Amino acid sequence: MKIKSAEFARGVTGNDYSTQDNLPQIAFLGRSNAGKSSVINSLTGRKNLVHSSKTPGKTIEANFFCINNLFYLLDFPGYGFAMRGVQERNKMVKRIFWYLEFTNARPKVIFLIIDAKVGLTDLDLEMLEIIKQNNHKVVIVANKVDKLPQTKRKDKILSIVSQAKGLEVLEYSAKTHEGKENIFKIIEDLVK
Ligand SMILES: Nc1nc2c(ncn2[C@@H]2O[C@H](COP(=O)(O)OP(=O)(O)OP(=O)(O)O)[C@@H](O)[C@H]2O)c(=O)[nH]1
Ligand SMILES: [Mg+2]
Repeated sequence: MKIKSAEFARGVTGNDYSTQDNLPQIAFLGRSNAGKSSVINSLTGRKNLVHSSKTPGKTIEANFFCINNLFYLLDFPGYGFAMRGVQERNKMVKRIFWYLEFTNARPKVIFLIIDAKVGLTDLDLEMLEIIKQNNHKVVIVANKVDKLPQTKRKDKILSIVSQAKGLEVLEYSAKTHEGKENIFKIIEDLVK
């Protein structure tokens, strides 16, 4: 997919995820620091479209990025980051659950971003459960594969695939952009 335009459209902290243009939404969820913002930068080829950071908890709003005036990529705050306090963490999780359960702006697909080295955590599995209960389409993106040594990569991915229980798992690196076409193939089919 050729990216002709990528623009920040709006940040949401409340409950309203609808947009006037009703363009399809593609959501990126995942643990704090898994690389959601970096994956969006990598996909759009814009280094600083989305702020990514070494400090977990960087993204605090759900941010809408309009791509080619055709669809939105939604960068969500990460879950599972405790340093900001348990209350704050729970607030984030609640907000994400709200999007998954009650919003009428249903995402065409959710990319659940995980750190390939870490695999699926309990919180990811909990999130997948809510996603499943609400009949959303979800694809797991095992990000940061550049950090896996070649000798361990195959086994690590196989263990994620087995944890994923039949869900599609894509290998990705926001650093090398490996896997970009696989993600775009999925998006293209959903937004045309
Ligand atoms: N080596 C490597 N590092 C990555 C990759 N993706 C992200 N990172 C690094 O991981 C850190 C976190 O990336 P972010 O994109 O900010 O993560 P996030 O999931 O948006 O984090 P929150 O906004 O806190 O939820 C940054 O230091 C990134 O440079 C990758 O594919 N490979
Ligand atoms: Mg982020």
